[in-house]
Amino acid sequence: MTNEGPPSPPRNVVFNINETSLFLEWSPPSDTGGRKDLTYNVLCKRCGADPQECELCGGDLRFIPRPQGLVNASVTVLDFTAHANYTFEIESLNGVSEMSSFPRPVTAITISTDQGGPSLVGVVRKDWASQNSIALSWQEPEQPILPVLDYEIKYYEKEHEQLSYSSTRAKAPSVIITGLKPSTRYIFQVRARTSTGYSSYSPKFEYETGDETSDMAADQGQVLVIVTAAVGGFTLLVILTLFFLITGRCQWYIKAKMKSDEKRRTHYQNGHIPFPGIKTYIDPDTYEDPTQAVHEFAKEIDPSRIRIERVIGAGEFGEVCSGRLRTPGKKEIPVAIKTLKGGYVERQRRDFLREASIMGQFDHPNIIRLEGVVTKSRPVMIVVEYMENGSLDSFLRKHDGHFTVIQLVGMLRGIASGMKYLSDMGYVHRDLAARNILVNSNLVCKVSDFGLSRVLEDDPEAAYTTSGGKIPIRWTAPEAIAYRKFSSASDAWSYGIVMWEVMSYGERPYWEMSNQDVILSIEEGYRLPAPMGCPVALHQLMLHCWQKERGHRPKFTDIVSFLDKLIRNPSSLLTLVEDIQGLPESPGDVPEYPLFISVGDWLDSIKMSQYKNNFMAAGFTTLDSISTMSIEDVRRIGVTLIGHQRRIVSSIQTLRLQLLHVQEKGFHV
Ligand code: ACK
Repeated sequence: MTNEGPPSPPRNVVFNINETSLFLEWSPPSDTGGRKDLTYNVLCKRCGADPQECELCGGDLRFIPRPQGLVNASVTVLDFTAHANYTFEIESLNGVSEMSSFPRPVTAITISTDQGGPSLVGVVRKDWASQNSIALSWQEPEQPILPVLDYEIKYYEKEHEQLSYSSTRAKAPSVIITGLKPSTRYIFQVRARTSTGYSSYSPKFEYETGDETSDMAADQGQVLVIVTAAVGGFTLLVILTLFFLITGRCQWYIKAKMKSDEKRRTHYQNGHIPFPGIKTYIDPDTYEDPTQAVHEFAKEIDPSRIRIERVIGAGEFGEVCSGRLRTPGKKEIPVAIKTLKGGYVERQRRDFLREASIMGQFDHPNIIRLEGVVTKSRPVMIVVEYMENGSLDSFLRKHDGHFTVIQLVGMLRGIASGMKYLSDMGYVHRDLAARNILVNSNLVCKVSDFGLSRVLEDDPEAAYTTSGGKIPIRWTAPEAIAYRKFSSASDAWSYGIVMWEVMSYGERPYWEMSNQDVILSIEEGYRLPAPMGCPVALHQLMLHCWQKERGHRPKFTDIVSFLDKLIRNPSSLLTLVEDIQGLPESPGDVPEYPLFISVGDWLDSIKMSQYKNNFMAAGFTTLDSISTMSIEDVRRIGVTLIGHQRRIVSSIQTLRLQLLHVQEKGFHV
């Protein structure tokens, strides 16, 4: 005989809507049906004036973490349309709901997204197309209630509609989209954004890129449109037109304009406004001819100056070797040589050399230095400074426990300094991880592995996401996973993960949790505990880097100055919670720790539930008592594996911090 039954519906649904997301939250049902396996489903409908005439929302809406089987009483909805009404029906379920013959009671809420956004973008015109690029323009919305902040242009290959899409932004009502495939049909849609959110997308427009032989100057009428827009003066227009018609320089002009437009677009895309006098990064993909980019940023080396000594590893494109580089009048220097293996196609050559075009723009002691390239003979090579200790992750694993905290902080300081330089240049790395940092014989750490999307294609850690990109989930900020919002703030999140990798001597972030579990845990507020022996101040910095709101994360300049202070004042690395109230000049509150309710919850969260009985049998039945345990206690209750001891002890440190935090704030667990 059992009293179990289906739960009552959820209560008190509230919502919060901002620019791009709609957050729904509710209270658990008053009656859980006598069971603990409570979950929620959220169903979205769009209803007309007659409530009987509802239809299900299309697949365009995205639910984070998902629409069904929610464990927490909240969900985030993305990609909704402005000026629309959505009705969300939320139901509670438990293991016996399926058996109930009654219609399931739901709690419904209707939300209007009519936030005063701009009206629709209408016709999107193609101005011109080349093999790899298409230029589009459209009319600005007439009399928008609020000024348009920018436009989002979504595009995808017509043939692969269901697989993925890319998007980019433009400040003005025109854009040049690069990196497209030749002779391929693409679908484009544009929407505008104001301070209150997005408009709905424009209708779909289909345009095709040119073929391998296409000439950008073929469409003379469109050339004139661009010239008019760019120059703006009639007289100049006439002169230029005559000049172009006589000399056939149109192609040159468009390329030059495209280059300068696209350079500008790249900076804005990164949210980076270039300051006069400060060098900014130029995306090599904005060059029609990638070889030109390589030669602009990298020196061509005569291969007779290179002596290859041995193979030290394998890269995506070919072997990585060590060797020597001779430069007339200078001392021979040790170098690493990346080679492009034979039989490559043009695209591989371009992808391979893209890294050199990026690296060649940087000049900083914590960024790997490019010596030059060999492109005029075979094999094609990229020559960089030699880093005796190889990649940081394997180096730390090899030397587990060998360094002082100050040495580790020194390494972290170097990485932060390199990242500060990159973010000042307007470059977003997207794949910052210990495996992509190299270490030299003086323990100097340098950021390496450049190449934007290609880096992610090569990275064995990168996994495909629903938004179509390939992303190293464990290192990536939630907004970059959810909607590819990569920025220096998402690099700061990755930097926090690198800090954790360093302080745990190369431990894998989130251990063997699956990528999906990592995404869900982060969404639920879980953050990596401090590694064993990690000063609280450093864990606090990591937690700052992992703030959900990207605007609250510290800037790299804050991180560098914070680490500098720690290095100048090593005793701060021994201090505990009361000394860690915030970073200098870093915005945002000290983040709260997730609160665990029971010992079981806590062990589950660190994937160590197999030891639950050991804790119970030894009398450690409350989180309070566990927070007092030492490493000897952990060993004594039967945790014999070093990796497990390490994980449990580091989590106990966090637990201690959490309990202290709770006491300070007056919360009750
Ligand atoms: O961990 P590792 O020894 O360091 O193995 C990898 C391998 O090549 C494949 O990437 C090593 N490697 C890459 N670049 C350099 C470099 N500039 N100096 C020394 N080793 C390098 C890397």
